[in-house]
Amino acid sequence: MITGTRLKIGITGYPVPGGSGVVAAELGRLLAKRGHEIHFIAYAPPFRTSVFDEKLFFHEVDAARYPLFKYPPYTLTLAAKMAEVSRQFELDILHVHYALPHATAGFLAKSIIGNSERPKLITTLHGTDITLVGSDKSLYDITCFSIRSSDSVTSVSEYLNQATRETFPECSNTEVIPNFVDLTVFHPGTNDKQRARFAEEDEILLVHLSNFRPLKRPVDTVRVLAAVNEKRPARLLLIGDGPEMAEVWQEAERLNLRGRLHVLSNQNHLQELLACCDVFLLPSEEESFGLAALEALACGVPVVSYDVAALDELIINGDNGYRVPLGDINAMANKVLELVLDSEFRSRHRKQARESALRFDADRIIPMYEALYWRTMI
Ligand code: GMT
Repeated sequence: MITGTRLKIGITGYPVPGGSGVVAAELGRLLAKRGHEIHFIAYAPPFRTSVFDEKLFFHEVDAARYPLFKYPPYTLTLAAKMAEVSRQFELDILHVHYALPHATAGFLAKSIIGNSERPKLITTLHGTDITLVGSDKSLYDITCFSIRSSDSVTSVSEYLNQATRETFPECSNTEVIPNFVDLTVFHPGTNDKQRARFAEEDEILLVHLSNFRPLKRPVDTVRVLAAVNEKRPARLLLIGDGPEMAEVWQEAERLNLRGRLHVLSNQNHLQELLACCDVFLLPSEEESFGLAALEALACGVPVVSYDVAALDELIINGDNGYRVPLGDINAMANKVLELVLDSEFRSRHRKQARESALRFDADRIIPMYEALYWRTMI
């Protein structure tokens, strides 16, 4: 049943900028580096992987368009593709990221194949798939069913594991494997020319990276910029895009700060951008892990966030940053100033930021997934 020490793994996630898509893509890339054969199955190639690797495959799921279908039945075409790829390449594992519709499609694929031995279905929960989508009445039962039908289920933080068990008391088959960062890609090291593109030497350079959805509260980053800028000249780098971007612009206009914003949209070479900044702002009202903050920490950039959900598992007050009460703009601005104004304090925090990321080193976490794959296959 198990063919040698290398596995054949199908990975499905949302191939868009966003934490779960990045985790799925990075996991595939790093598993391939460790010799496993990886098959991405989705409607587009994974976000952020562009390098050729003979062990990485991408299988495109077509949207079935037919006049009768008001909405293309993506879950069905995905399930059919998962089954086809599983058979053709004799996959050992289907590892899906984000419960809906991926775990449901995985269950269907397994049912089509009809072999209870292989592939096994592993679902990784990322956050809103439980706290927003899964807990919505209309999707509660199917989320619960899809989680229960998985052979193994992981959550990206203790907080999310607890939330899953509370939301779905029947689903006790979950365990924590935290998110990870490739410390060889994300590392400290400022390119002065890069920083000079965005800020003068004596200015504070803040950064925020997200999908600019309402729960990220990106408008707060502009308000924090305003509060910091009252005390010291500051600028703000915004990486990513999303529905709140128009509000962000308006707020910057209202506060007369448009000239102090650098709006970069989605970017691939994040290390260069993150590492040249002074503080990462994460004003989310909910965060089941906070992957973007981890990437900043790995680059030696301390984080100031609100004190919500899982962020106490990542940001340690006074060590690699600060967590302040939700919505308290002034507290956020004061912590930023505290982190950057004293140069000794500043370099200590940068060092501690990097050190705190070591707990989430991909070289430590990826073997946890490998161990889970083997355990699930027995
Ligand atoms: O944060 C988002 O809106 C995107 C979302 C996703 O599913 O892509 O992110 C979730 O998964 C990330 C990777 O595990 C986590 O780092 C984020 O904290 C989590 N987002 C929320 O819980 C809001």
